Formats: sequence, structure tokens, C-alpha cells
Amino acid sequence: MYELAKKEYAKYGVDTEAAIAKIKEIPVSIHCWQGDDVIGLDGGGALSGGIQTTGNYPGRARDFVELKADIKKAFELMPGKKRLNLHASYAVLNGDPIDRDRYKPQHFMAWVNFAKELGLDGIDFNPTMFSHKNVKDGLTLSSPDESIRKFWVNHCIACLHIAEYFADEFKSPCLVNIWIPDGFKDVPADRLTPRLRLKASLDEILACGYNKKNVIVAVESKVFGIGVESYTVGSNEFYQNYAAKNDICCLLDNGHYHPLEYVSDKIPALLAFYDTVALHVTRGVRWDSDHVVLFEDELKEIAKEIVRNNATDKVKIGLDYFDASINRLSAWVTGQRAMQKALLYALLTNHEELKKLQDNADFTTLMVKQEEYKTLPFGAVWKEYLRREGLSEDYLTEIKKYEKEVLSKR
Ligand code: RNT
Ligand code: ZN
Repeated sequence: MYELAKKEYAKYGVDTEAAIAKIKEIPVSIHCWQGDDVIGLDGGGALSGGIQTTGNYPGRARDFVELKADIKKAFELMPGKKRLNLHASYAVLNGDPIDRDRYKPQHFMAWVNFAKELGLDGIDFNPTMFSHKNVKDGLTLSSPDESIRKFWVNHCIACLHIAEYFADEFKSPCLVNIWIPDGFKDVPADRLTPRLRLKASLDEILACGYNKKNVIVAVESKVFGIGVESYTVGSNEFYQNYAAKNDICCLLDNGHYHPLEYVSDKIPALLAFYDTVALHVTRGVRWDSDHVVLFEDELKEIAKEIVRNNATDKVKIGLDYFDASINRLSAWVTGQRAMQKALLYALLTNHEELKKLQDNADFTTLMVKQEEYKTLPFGAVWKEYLRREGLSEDYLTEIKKYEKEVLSKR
């Protein structure tokens, strides 16, 4: 099947071998938080901040040991180059009565050892500014309470130093993504001052003297959240301007825009100005519901923008979804494989030819060719890629076995 597919793609000027070689180089950062419904290990308890997991499928990882075991099993079933995306709330405190503003590299040493054991490419990081008592009236970095605002500034600074440690350990830059839940349920009386306080907080964080070569700071905007419907402090315009003026990077989460806005279209807009663009790939069903990523049209478009603009080094791909209604390992693997499929699909396209058709205004041929691509034997190349990664299309049997032997006993 692969040999036939190879010939078929060659007719379009596509080298399947080159595509398989290329996809192996593109790292995808996999979120640790799918495994435990975003609860974390530092005692934050219930998830807050306008994000929600729904469902009560048995087998949630309840501690570090269980989470590690699940990550290990899930990662074994994922093809390609992998990074681990950690939230600060996954600190391994071992009883240390320390709060988030004083977390140190030592609290993440066990994660570094684990990631090395798995042979991962690196670790990415996220300050956790939700599920904590110091989220006061729904606000963190934009809080009018100076001690609250300061606490979260210090948390972010602590995270930047932990990120330096990750980068050193893996000899690979660490992306630190700042997302805050701050906003208001109903019509605000003042939309500017909270943003000015957020701006001041970000200024203070960035002035901490972190290693800019090793640590890439990103800011993640959002249009609304549950309970934060009327206004978010960290809006798209706010962060995009902040990032541009302060030489940091924007993180685009494709669940964070109006449903008729597309992140696939935002990626090239930002690539015209930025060296780095970060992504949280998710799947919103009617709202930012964080469903498992599937091999769907918008995901394909996102991957195309990364591949055809030669931006595989510039776009930092991270996954961000959490479904508690199904086997969590299947959620992890299905989403990561969908991202890989979309990348391979984009690599199996003769973009130069299609771009020429556009420039020559031959939109008839462009439309017809783009339709033809959809029925080329993609599945055969995907299967071959999996085979070379020591995997097959069937990951469910392995996961069901793990569910029976491990998850069902929790
Ligand atoms: C929330 C943001 C944020 C979180 C994770 C857990 O809407 O997408 O990135 O999902 O940090
Ligand atoms: Zn996100």
C-alpha cells in the first residue's frame, strides 16, 4: 500500500520519504493536565478560573506516581518528537509547606528525571494562576489588591527561573506561557485600569533578569470564560500589542476566539511580525470546551500554515484539552496523533505548485487540485510512518488492557 501511495503522491511532485523524515523533526508539546482533569499536585483542589472538565470516567491519576505511569503509557503510543508541557501546580512538593510564589527548580527535579527517562526533547512550562486561594474576586495579575498582584508576579518570576533550569537540563529553550483567568461576569465599570495593572505586572515579571535565549515568554489571550462572560483583562488586542512592544511572543489557543475567527489565519498574520508563535491546539465545540483534538478541517489548515510557511521552527505546537468523560489515555493519544496526522497531511502537499496557481490567479485549477488531495492515499503513508515509529494504528487494545490492569483498580 505504501509503495503505491508513494507513486501516487509522486505524480503531484510530493516526496513521501521527505515528508516522513520531516515530521520526525517537529516537536509537539504534550500537556500533563489531561491525565488528572487539571487538578494538579499542589493541593489546589477543584478546578477554577472559568475552565472546566466534564465527565467522571474512572481511573483519574490521583498523584505523581499514577500520573507518571499514565504519561509513560500514553507517550509510548504516540509517534514523533515529544516535549512535556507542565503547569506549576504539578510541583512535587514532598510535604514542603511552600506556596506558589516560592517554587524552586528542586520542586520539578523529579519531572526532569522522568522526562529524561522517556527521552523527551524538553519541557515547557506554565504559571498556574487558577485553583488557588490567592485568586481574589477572580483576579490575579490585574488585582487591585497589591499583595495579591505581587504574589502572582512573584509566582511568574519563580516560574521563569524554573524554566531556565528546564532549558539547561535539556539544552532546549523552554516556552513559558502566561494565562490568567482575570475578568468579569457582567458589564464592568472600568475596562482600562485592570489592563494597566496587568501591563505593570507583566513589566515587573519581564524585568526579573531571566535568560532570554533559553526562556521564551508567551502570553495567551482569551475572549471569555465561564463566569467571565463580559470581559477578560487579557484580551487579544491587549496581549498582541504587549507582545509586539516588549519582544515576547503570542500564544494562540484555537478555543479562545469567536467561532468564526480562525487561528489558521492568525498564524501567518503573526509570522509577518514575530520570530516565534506559540499554539495551544484544542477543539472547541460551540465554546472553549477543550474537547479532544481530532483530524478535522481547521486542524489541517493550522498544520498547513505551519508547514507551507517553513515555520516548523517558529511555531511552537502545544496541546491543550481535557476530557474527563472518556479514557484519559485515549484522549491524550487520539489528540496527539491527530496533530501528527495534520502535520503529515500538510507535508504531503506540493505547496509550491498550489501557491503558483494562486499567484497566477488560476483559481479553477487551485480548487480542483485541492479537492484531489483529499482523496490521495494518505492513510497508507500514515500507516508506514507509524510502522517506522514501531507503532500501529491500533492503540486502543493497549489502552483497554491498561485500563483493565491499572486504571480500573484506582
Ligand atoms: C484556559 C487556557 C489555558 C488552560 C491551561 C490549563 O482557557 O486555555 O491555557 O487551558 O493552561
Ligand atoms: Zn490554552
